[in-house]
Amino acid sequence: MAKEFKRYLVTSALPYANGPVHIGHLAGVYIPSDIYTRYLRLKGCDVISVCGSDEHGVPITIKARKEGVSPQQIVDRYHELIKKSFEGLGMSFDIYSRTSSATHTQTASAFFRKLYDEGKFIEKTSMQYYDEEAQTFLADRYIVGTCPKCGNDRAYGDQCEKCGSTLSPDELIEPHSAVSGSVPVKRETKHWYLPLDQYEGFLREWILEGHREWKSNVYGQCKSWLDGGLQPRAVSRDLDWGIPVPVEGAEGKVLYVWFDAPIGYISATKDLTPDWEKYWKSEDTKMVHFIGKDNIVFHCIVFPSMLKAHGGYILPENVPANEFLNLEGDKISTSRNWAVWLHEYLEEFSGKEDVLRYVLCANAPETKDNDFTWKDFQARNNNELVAILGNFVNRALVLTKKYFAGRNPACGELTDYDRETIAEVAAVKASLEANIEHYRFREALKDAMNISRIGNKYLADTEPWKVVKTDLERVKTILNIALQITANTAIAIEPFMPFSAAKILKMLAVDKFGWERLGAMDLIPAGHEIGEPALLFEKIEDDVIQRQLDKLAATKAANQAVEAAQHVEPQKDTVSFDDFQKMDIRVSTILAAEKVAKTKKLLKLTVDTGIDKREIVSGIAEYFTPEELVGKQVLVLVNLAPRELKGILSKGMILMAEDASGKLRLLQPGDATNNGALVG
Ligand code: B3M
Ligand code: ZN
Repeated sequence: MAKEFKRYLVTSALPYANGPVHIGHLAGVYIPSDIYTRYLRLKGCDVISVCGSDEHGVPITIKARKEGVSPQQIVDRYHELIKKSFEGLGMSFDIYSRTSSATHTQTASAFFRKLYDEGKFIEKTSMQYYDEEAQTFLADRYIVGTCPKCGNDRAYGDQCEKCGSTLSPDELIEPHSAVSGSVPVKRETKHWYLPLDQYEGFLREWILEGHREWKSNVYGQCKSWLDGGLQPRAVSRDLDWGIPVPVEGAEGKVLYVWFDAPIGYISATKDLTPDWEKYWKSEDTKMVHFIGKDNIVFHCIVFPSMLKAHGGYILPENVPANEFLNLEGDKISTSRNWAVWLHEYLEEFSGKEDVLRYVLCANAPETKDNDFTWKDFQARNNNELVAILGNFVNRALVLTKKYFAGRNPACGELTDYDRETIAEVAAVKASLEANIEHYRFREALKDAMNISRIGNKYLADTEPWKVVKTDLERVKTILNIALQITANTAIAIEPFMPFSAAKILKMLAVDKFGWERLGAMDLIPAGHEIGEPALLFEKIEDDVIQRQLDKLAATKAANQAVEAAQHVEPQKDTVSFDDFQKMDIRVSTILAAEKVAKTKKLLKLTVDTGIDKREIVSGIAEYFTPEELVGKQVLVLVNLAPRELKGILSKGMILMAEDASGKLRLLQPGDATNNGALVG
């Protein structure tokens, strides 16, 4: 028997205020949490949904350093941007707070202090990298070196972004500081650790025994952490941005961001209501954490251990973490700008908020990583939202306008088919509820869409536009049922597409219904006058999609150029001076150039080397037209052994450099020089 709860506390991972929110965040965390919360509200449950910006931690300081501004400026900027864009998408948090708030500093400090006073931490000194030039300890992210696994020379002290390996700073080859560039030294520093190993027994029983119902990806990760054995985890850092460790002798130390951030859920609740304790301290509250898969360990292992150590707080009942969403086949990446940014979407697709909500839910990475593509976005809009949902609602309303002057006709006698249809609509409720309550939002969305599918089929089968010619009474019944189904659609889609639900209600000229009315066939009374029908969704044309694809292509090209520019071939083996002297390189002028017949790459060049006029065949036709070469002074290796190419004897080689994008460039003397001048 499932436990009955009196109220719900829904939390959504606090986004780092170091950049805007993208579709990966939305599909993984925020869309599911909003669906869940809206559903509970519609059911009339006592539910609050809390979120806010995560404003501490190294990601913020790195961004600030990159831009040459203060961390405060960064978090102010992104907090506002994120908050506004969430609102734009219809995210219905009861509060969107921030971890730089006074409430939070006070709450997190008190939390730490209680654990400290009760001896729940271990104090340990360890050797950590210190930048003597910048006079600062270095967070793992601030140490850069060569990855021992793949040789990437820009790997971070915590991770190599090239091969994806998790690293520790000690594993890096030739580590240096990202702050000053200097080689860091090891220095002793003291920190406080939460001895997670002491909570292993509790966690095993609570999760592995008590929460077998958790999603398999979440349960599996917890199990492997627990089976691997837990280690004490540092809960403080040497950093100048964050909540100061509230202990004597801890100058220059702040709470580790993953210690303070989850406490942010508590602070946000405090900021929302003086009644916050009823949500956090009563076993009658069901707490659910919505997060992405990279946050599982913090929400299932670390934070529960903190709550347990503190005492008096409830634990999450579920942590329905999603996997990752990719974009057009590639991993979403903030640093590589490979993302669809929410604030940009809202600008470019104004009025289409629900389309994004729909697509991200329909395609959510619930059980495995998934891919967002613009073609799929277009297809789902055109074939599902326009063709099914929009089409049904529009037909029901327009026909009522046309035949009955916009007044809902009274329902007459029902046929067997009517009864079947009504039963089908009524049956959706149970499935939809079970799916939402078990965090299967994709399936739930299919259920919600099913109502308009049923409605569409009903109209197609009953053909009121034909029957109207012979049997007006029958058409009354058909349209009455169609309008009831339309109202049902508005209830069912509200958690997923709140803007469209509101539009339907407006067109029906009725107030919002409670969830308990889902399945009812008396939602719109006979004689009720509906409002003006308007299109719910518009077709999205190819050019709109192409613009997005072009934007991504431009990003990809820019990234490739940057990556190539950062790649420099290692130095070759040394050669003796004598060996070098053997090469005879001369300043020469290209006198004529033409394509070599039947080849794509080859040009035949006639050059004046000062010694003679000779022919050289060069594989550069992809990079230069013959015209642009004629008259250019270049450098030619004139004593390269001649060789025959396509029947032409090539006597020498034009010197070139390959640039970052792979394009060849001519090497030219800086000033006009006489042909035959010796290079060396
Ligand atoms: N800011 C990490 C993230 O955005 C972190 C979540 C905090 S939830 C308490 O992935
Ligand atoms: Zn690597």
